[in-house]
Amino acid sequence: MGTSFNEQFDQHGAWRREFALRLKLLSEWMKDHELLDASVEERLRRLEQQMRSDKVMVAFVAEFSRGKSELINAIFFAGYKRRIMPASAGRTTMCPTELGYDADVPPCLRLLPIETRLQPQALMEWRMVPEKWTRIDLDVNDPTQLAQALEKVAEVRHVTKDEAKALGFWHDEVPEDNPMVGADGLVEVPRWRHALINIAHPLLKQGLVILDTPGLNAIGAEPELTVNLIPQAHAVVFILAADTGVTKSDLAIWREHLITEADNNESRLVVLNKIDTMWDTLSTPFQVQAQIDRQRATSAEILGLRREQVIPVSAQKGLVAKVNDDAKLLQASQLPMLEQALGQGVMGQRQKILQAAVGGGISELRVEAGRAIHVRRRDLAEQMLELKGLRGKNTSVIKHMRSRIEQEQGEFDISGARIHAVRSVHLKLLREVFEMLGTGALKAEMAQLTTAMRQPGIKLGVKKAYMQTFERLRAGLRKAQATSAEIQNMLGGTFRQLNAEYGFSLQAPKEPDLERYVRDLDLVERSHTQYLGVGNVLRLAQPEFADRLVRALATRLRVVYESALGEVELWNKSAAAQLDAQLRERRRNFGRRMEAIERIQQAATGLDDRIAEIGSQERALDELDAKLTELTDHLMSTPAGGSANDEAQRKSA
Ligand SMILES: Nc1nc2c(ncn2[C@@H]2O[C@H](COP(=O)(O)OP(=O)(O)O)[C@@H](O)[C@H]2O)c(=O)[nH]1
Ligand SMILES: [Mg+2]
Repeated sequence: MGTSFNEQFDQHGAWRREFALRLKLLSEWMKDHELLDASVEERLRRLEQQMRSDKVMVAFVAEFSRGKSELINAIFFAGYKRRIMPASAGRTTMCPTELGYDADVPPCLRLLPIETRLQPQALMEWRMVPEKWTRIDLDVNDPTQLAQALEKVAEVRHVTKDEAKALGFWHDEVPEDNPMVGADGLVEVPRWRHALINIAHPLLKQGLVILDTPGLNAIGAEPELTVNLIPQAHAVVFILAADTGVTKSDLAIWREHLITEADNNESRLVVLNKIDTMWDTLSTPFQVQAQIDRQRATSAEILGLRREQVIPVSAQKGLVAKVNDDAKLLQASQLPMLEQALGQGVMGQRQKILQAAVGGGISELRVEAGRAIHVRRRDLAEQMLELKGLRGKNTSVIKHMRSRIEQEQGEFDISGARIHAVRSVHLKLLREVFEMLGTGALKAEMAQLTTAMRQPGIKLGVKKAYMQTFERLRAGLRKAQATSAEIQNMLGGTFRQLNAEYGFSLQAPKEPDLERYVRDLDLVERSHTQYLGVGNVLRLAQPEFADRLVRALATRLRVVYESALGEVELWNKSAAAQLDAQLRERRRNFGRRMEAIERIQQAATGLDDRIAEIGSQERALDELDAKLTELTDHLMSTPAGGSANDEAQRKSA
């Protein structure tokens, strides 16, 4: 039996904690040995942040009443020994609900009123204003209170047709999707737009975020869910019910959310829930199984999947089995199989991605710190050569040497002005890149798109307007890439020149690869065009809807551009820090050489002492280098469950 999702997640958490601890040790050690320059420090900070804030989002997507909430209860909350998310007949989740943990906020449920849809802000923007949310404190030690509070996500309101229209739940153009009108002429809509649950559940504390979505109708016009939240989830679990098979609305949801051209199939799981409805005491277990298999095969065929890609379970029996510690029932529910698939597929992949990302950061860190060691080593070698040349020489030679060092130092100080000039050209070009990737450029693009969408009769041209926007954005990124290449060229040239003139060992840091962000844009574009392609274009008749869609797009793009900018900044920092470090080391070097000459002038024996001293400094540098390799190696190859604690103890011992 493999590891379940929960166990895998625990291991992932342990690995992250261990990594963070080792990173801290490395940073302290580097500080002690003066290897922390501005760019190394920045890199460490980012790695630490990346590790600490890494979130894994699992989204449960399906038509209502397929058992999403029950499945969440069974997989994650069975430990509370009762149902936590409302999942009984007639009490279903009406708004998208995110479960996660934020240590800065007390355990609570936050609810965003549905009326916020009448305002233009995107969901992402509402997150920044917690006071606009209704907050209910949660008592995590009281599962009854917890479950009661969470029932809020099932609340509804009754509004007139016009209000429903304004809120995005009623569309004259697509009457078949409209909710039923009651005898009183009112329409039922969700009371809340979005819910955030903050509890210190062990898995959530380690960065798991669960997204529970309501069915198609309850989502209404919430484009952000479709174009941002779900596409960004690390895993999407799509749920069918064995007793209904694949219905028309299941298929609509499948098309809207689950079909991706990306090849990360492992992050999509299809569950055939409620297999217990097929358990039948009059049939033999063999017959029951055959029937489940048939349903599985049919569902797979309709969705265009292989049979094995559809996992049959009973969420309800799984929950009951866990609550009652009933191993036989748990086995029959087949829930452990789903948990295993989640664990291996999702967590395994997530860990690999994170490991690769931090591995890259660590290896660049090592190169940068290694360079500083190399500079010191070369300075020592030069001093050694100089001092050995003084052996057996008289005082006038020594005096001459002294004035030579003074002269060199004078020349070097003058060169400072030239280095300054190089830097200002570099900065000028860099500002151009910053501008291309800045918020101003993005805002202008979004304003243009909004204007296009407001054109009467745009409906048919919407996809084209999107396409053109994305074309321009991609062109902008490529232009930024070209300017970066120019900067890189220039840096390389000046660095080579400085290396030749002053014996520096400057090396232009690797320029940022913006092509990665072009790919991100492709993904964002795809989720938008897919969304618009499945009938949502009709909703654009409402200008507020079009505005909201563009704002949702803007919030997602901002994230992409911010990380691109961050990379450019780091690149610049790394180049500047190298130059600073070499200048600083060189000045120190003059100081050390001068000091050595003075000592030798005062005492004839000083020379051999000094040579021996440099020898021992060289050996110390070798040790430093070896230790750097050792510490960074550890960070690049940390298997889960290692022993960072032993190391911490060894260090403090
Ligand atoms: N028989 C059976 N009923 C289930 C199962 N899972 C969920 N249900 C029921 O189906 C209904 C809808 O479940 P819920 O989790 O609220 O669905 P959601 O709307 O997708 O979140 C509830 O009455 C559940 O008790 C299952 O595995 N077997
Ligand atoms: Mg639900």
